[in-house]
Amino acid sequence: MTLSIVKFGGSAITVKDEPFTVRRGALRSMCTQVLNHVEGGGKVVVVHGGGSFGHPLAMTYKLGEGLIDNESYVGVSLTRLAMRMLNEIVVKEFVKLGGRPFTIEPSSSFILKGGGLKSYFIRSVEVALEKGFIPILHGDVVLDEDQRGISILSGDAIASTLAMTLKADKLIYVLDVDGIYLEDPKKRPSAELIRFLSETMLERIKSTSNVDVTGGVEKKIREAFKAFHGGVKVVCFINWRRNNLFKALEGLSFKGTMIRED
Ligand code: IP8
Repeated sequence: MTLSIVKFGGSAITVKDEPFTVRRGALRSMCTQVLNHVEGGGKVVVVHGGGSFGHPLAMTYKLGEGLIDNESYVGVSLTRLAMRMLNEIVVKEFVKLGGRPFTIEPSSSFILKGGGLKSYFIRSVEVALEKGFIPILHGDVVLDEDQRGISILSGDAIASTLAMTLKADKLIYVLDVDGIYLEDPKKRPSAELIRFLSETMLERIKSTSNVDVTGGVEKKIREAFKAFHGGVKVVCFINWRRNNLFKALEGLSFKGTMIRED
């Protein structure tokens, strides 16, 4: 039986430049593919990003800088509420499709220090899996022991941490494009999809991120390599279309970017 950590990218499940807008069809498709795999005996933990729910608020209240004034406290509450709203939508979709989701709040299970992970409690993820649930986590605002008081913990970092700690077989990042490209495929349609990504290629990838408080694609790739070096054998970036997520989960051939050794 395999254990897979699947990150539903914020831009895959929401319309990134339209606040509070979910891509219903995409979300349904991703949940369905996860459930089809789970029905066959696979274990899955889902982590979702913030997309147009968490990021615009975190940006407005400058939460990337920590608790800087009274308004920051308002921003923390509003951003956390937005993430819970999105989480509720994801959970409801799983329930509608007959799944057994179980949300585990990162804000109460992870503590950071200076933006880096200090301690975390993920026994609840293990027990939820043992009891037949699909644990669901998400990028969140979490407490930070440093002077900054709070930090944004990305779903990408949660996903790689879970993959390493739970010794997962696979870590799959689901994106709104087919994988990692040398240039932004939305700006340059002829951009080349990288099928196998090794560390020496990293400097050739041009930055594509401008709306993410957590660092966009570069941070995602760093987290992916962290997990790969931490022992996760299959780490990949894919799109959900054409049943691609199910194929990646099942070990069938899929279109996307695989991390590999230099
Ligand atoms: O979209 C960020 O999670 P991500 C969550 O996985 C917030 O980076 C609160 C903006």
